[in-house]
Parts: sequence; structure tokens; C-alpha cells
Amino acid sequence: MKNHFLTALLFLFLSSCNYRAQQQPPNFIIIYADDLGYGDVSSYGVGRLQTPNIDKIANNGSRFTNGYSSSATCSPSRYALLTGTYPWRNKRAKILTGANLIIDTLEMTLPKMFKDKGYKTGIVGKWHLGLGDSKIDYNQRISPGPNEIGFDYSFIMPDTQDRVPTVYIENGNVINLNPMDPIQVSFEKNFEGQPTGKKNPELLSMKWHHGHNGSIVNGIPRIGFMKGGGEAKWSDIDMADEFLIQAKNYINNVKGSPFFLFYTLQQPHVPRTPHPRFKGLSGMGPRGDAILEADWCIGELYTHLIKNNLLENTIIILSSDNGPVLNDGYYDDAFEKLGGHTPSGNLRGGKYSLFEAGTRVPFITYWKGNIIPQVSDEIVSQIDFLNSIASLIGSTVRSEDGEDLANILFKNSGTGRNDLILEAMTRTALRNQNWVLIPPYSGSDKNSNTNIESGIADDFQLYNLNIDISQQNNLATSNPKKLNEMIKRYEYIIGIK
Ligand code: NG6
Ligand code: CA
Repeated sequence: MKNHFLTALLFLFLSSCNYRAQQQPPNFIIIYADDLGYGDVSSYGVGRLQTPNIDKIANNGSRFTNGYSSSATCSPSRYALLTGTYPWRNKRAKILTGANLIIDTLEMTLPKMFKDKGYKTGIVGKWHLGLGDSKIDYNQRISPGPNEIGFDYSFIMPDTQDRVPTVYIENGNVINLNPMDPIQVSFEKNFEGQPTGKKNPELLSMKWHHGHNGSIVNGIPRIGFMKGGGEAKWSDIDMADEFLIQAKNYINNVKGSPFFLFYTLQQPHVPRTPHPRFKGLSGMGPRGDAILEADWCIGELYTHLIKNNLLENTIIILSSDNGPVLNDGYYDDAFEKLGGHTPSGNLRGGKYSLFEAGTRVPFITYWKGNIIPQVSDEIVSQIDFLNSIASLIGSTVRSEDGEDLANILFKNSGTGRNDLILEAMTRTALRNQNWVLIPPYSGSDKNSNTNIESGIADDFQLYNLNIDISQQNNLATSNPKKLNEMIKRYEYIIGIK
């Protein structure tokens, strides 16, 4: 009798634990690399670099072969990911340099949606969505910024690693700022007496190829000019470790509640400055080494989740903001040491390009014990994160441009998109099922600095990705029926008539 009573009590206890476990909504970590190409992740099987930690997540989750960033550059893609809105609808959503915040503080965002559902929300890493609403004073609290669009906590690099100011900002305040040495920033002209990459090549540890000849920090010439803030300047080789420490600290601080962490890595964007312990590991120079460093960071974060008993209830999403580039403004052997590696895989183009490699990126969702490992060819986009995650966690928030793809992203069921507008440098194209339409644009078909094909041509381009994934055969003249269908569809979505 006593035994039965104890068994019944134990049963009640266990089922209440189980009930509570089921009630706790999943945590979310979006790991967002910067300029990581479709071919840069080994589980995609189209390059030569080995990324074992990303593979572990990819091979045990859903790996999407038709997963897209909204755009072939950074700020627009981040804008779309956070708002669920196409960036070409917002004139300010272009590559930013020292700009003001491009997300309206009244606009719905992914972190706001999470917050409404009781989540803690944090961002650690690259921001690049602008700060403030007038001339930015880095010596005061800077607002609006990430904390004003839904993040409870932010530890960010303001724009990119190649732009000034080269300082971290935590919740709006520059870290380690000495008020006796205030920061001044300009993107127009240098401050008197300050060395620059252009004037002082003797001070450089990394040479600039195009652009990037302003102020010198840690021997690296940057975009823009900066004076002061000496103690606040980051150490480039320690950046990955710093972001990792901050990401782990954030998890430690919030793990009692459901949380969303946007972990936005700086690699492999230029300047590529992997910590010396990664030097030479890839055999591909700093670009390859920086990717291995990013892969290591991802492994460390994964282990941190296991150690804290969080892996089971944390959904990990991993992707990149745009496609790959080798020479993005510095001489760093990215091209010379590439060997047989193909950062774009079998796709045409790269960063900045309307061709597939501009926006088709590594795209992985992982949820231990829930997502059954699969490779999916469904079309999915980062612009769908807001609606899909909202749907999964029971929020009614929806953006107009996003779709609810919760089933295919997190439940091994359902289908992806039919249509997706792709964007590169404010020009747009249409992906519809297996077809791609690139309308005619004026401009150069290849950027002479980056050596990447832009996708620009005087005439319509029409590709059937089913039989021509590398976009070699333009079918615009041979298939006028499909061409017209695609033009109509494109004009309808874009809103031209
Ligand atoms: C460009 C920079 C490039 C890179 C890019 C932003 C020059 C010539 N080129 O303007 O190096 O910083 O902006 O990259 O300055 S992104 O991934 O953040 O979009
Ligand atoms: Ca980028």
C-alpha cells in the first residue's frame, strides 16, 4: 500500500516536471555570420574548408539548400531579418557607414515580439543598422539603438570591423571610454595630425587595396577618421573571444527565463584578424583561418549550452548576412591562398551580386529532440524568421512580407516559399519556384575591385535552377512564355504596374 502511494506520488511529481518542461518555451539563438558563403560550410559539400562544429549542428538539424538572406549586403539583410520587411521598401536600408538607426522605434521587430512573449532579448556582435537619430556623439549614451528596438541587452560593434569608431558599445555606452580622451569621428575628413592609411603606409600591418585608407587602428587602416578614445579601442585579434565571452555571460545571466540571443559574428568580413592561435590552420590565409575561428566559437557556444543543460530547449539558427567575397578592400591573400576552395560553392556570383551566391547562404535550424535531421530543398528566407518564430511561440505578430514557415523550419513538415524577391545593392530579382528572373539594369557586369559578377545586364535574364544551378544558360529568349509569366509576377510583388 505504502509502495503504491509512493509510486503514485512519484508519478505525479514526474508528470508535473514534464508538464513544466513542456510549458517552458524554447530559447532561441540566431548565429549570424558576416559574408560566409554557401560553399564555406563543409556540410554543404561544395567547398574544401572543414567546419566541424557548424557541421555538427547542420547534420543534426535541418540544413536548407535554398535558404536566403534578403540581400547581398549586410545592413539590408539585418533589417529584413529583424523586421520581416523587404529592405527595398526602405530607402535607408543600404550599406551603412556611420548612419543613424534605420529601424523605426515604433516598428515591430523580432526582439520586441519575443519580449511581448516574456523572453529576455540580447544581441552580442555586429550591429550595422545605424545608431542615434542625429549626429552621433560617442561620448554620451547613444540612442536610439538596439535597446530601443527591442533588445534588453546589447554588446555591439557599431558598424563593421573595417569602419570607425573601433570601439564596443554596451547598452548605448562606449566601453572603457576615458572622458579625458573623448572620441571624435568623421567620414568626411581627417583630424589634424592623425595618421591615415593613405599618408602613412609605413605604419600599416595590413595593406589596403581599395577604400579603407582612413584612420589606422592596430596597424589596420579603416573606413573613416577617428580621434581619441584610445583606451576604448578594441583589439582586433581578440574580437571573437570577446564576443564569445559576452554571449556566454549573457546566457548565464538570463538562463532562468526564456531568452533570445542574436549572436552576430564578425567573421569572415574584412579585415580578417583571426586570433594567432588560428593562424595557418586552414592553409587558406586569414579568410580561411577566420572561418575556422568562427566555427570554433560556435562549438564553444554549443558546449556552453550543454554544460548549462540548455541544449534540449534551445533552438539554434545559423546563417549568414550575404554571400562571400575574397578581396573586399585589403591585401590578405584570400585569393592567392584559396587553393581549390569555392566559397560560393557551385553558385554564380558572390557578395553584392544578384546571382545566387549573393543571397543563397548557409541556412540551418537545430532543435535537439524535436527537429529530425534532414536536408531540405524548400525555399526559405531570413525575412520569414519573424512570422515563423512568432507562430511557433504563439504570438500573433506577423509582417506583411514574411511568411509563416514554422513547419518547415522547425517541424520537418510543410513547404517553403513560392516566391522570393532577392536584392543586391538596391536592385531586385525574382525567385519563383525553380526559376529566377533578373530584370535589365544599367551598370557594370563585374566589379573590378572585388572581381565579382554583379548580375547586371542590359536584357532580361531567366534561369532554370533545376537544371542550371550555376546560372549559365539565359533562357529569356528561348522561353518567352515563362519570361512573361515571371515579369508579371515580379511586377505584381514589387508593386509596379
Ligand atoms: C563597402 C566596403 C566593403 C565592406 C562593405 C560592407 C569599400 C570600398 N567597400 O562599402 O569593404 O565594408 O561596404 O560590407 O569601402 S557588409 O557586409 O557590411 O555589407
Ligand atoms: Ca556582410
